[in-house]
Amino acid sequence: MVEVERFVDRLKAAGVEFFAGVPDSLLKSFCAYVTDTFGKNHVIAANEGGAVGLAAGHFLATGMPALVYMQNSGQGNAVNPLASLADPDVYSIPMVLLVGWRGEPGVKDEPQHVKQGKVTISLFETLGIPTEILPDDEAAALELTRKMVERAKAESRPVALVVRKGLFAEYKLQNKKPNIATLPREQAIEGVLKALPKDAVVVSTTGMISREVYETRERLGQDHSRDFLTVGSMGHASMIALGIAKAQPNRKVYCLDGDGASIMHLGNMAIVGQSGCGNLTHIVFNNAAHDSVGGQPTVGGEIDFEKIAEELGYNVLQSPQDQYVNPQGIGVDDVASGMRWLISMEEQFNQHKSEYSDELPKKPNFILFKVAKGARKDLGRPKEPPQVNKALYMKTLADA
Ligand SMILES: Cc1ncc(C[n+]2csc(CCOP(=O)(O)OP(=O)(O)O)c2C)c(N)n1
Repeated sequence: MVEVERFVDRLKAAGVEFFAGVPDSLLKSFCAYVTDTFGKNHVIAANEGGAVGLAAGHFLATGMPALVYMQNSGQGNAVNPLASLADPDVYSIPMVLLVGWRGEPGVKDEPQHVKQGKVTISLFETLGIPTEILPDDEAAALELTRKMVERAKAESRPVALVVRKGLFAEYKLQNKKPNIATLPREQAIEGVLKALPKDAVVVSTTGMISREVYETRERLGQDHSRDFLTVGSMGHASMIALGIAKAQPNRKVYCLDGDGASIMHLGNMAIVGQSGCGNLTHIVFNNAAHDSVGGQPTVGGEIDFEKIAEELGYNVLQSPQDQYVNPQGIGVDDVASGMRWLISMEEQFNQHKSEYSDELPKKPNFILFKVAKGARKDLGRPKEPPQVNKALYMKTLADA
């Protein structure tokens, strides 16, 4: 096992003083330590490609390599700037990639990590990026780290260090940001699901939001046929929802998204906003954190999602939270009645509109919930594999 403090000290001794990345549960201790100790020399990027860009900029300005950390799910986001910016065939920019290895062959993991886990090493090999798996022995891991940093500098290229589950000794985040709200996310989700019209379908995002959608349906004694649980492909739930909304303009589609996921591919919101799909409602549960992988902060606490959505062309609905005098005290039933009110207002508006025009509403809706970080300790995971989820969901969509 490796102490994160010693690992970071070794990087610093080798000249790596700037860290950027997207959090990962296998790198939780490392992310926490870096968050606590690095201040302005640490940036939690929107996505892994952005982190590679930050490392490139750091090198251009200082001549020193930076460290980019990510879960292996983020390799795809990083491939473009690794191949077309940092590669020795292009600008030849040194950096150290620290990659959490979910889905390592032989280690049981969730379905979304299986394929990525199989190709993690070979993907780097294909890119010509020297890659090493960090050994469990601390002294050996630190020595390998030193050597790899030296190699990145000597050959002016990215190198990768792959981290197995359980490598880093536990370090707990000290400087926790306060919650931006008290409403538990699972209660907000339950309130929303309770209020949705019968024929509406849901597309929910990666991580705990989809797990809570699944568990809520179980608790309510409902089946899972109306929920597409986007277990992987973080940041793309709104695009999946848009694909459905365009193909089935009379179907109400609800995208249940996270702040981290929406920020990861914020450009998707511009496309939804300008899509002309009035049958799509995009709901963001903002806890200002990457809760699913350890609660590391996002910029969700600083940006105004409703203003952004409005500027991008959404019809921003008054959040059920803001319909109450004391939004801090609300729970499932308040969220559900607030949502029902919004849905009935929308229906009345559409009916009224259709008396004057044949055109369907052109703007997608946007609803923001500010929620607390954290989830139930015993939160489960979907029991059926993704392909069973897909088949059930497609059956629902096939029924007019
Ligand atoms: C491309 C990619 N990078 C990183 C991850 C790891 N990951 C899974 S969930 C998650 C955080 C999601 O945060 P948010 O959307 O705010 O939802 P929350 O967990 O806070 O409910 C991260 C970083 C991933 N699955 N995919």
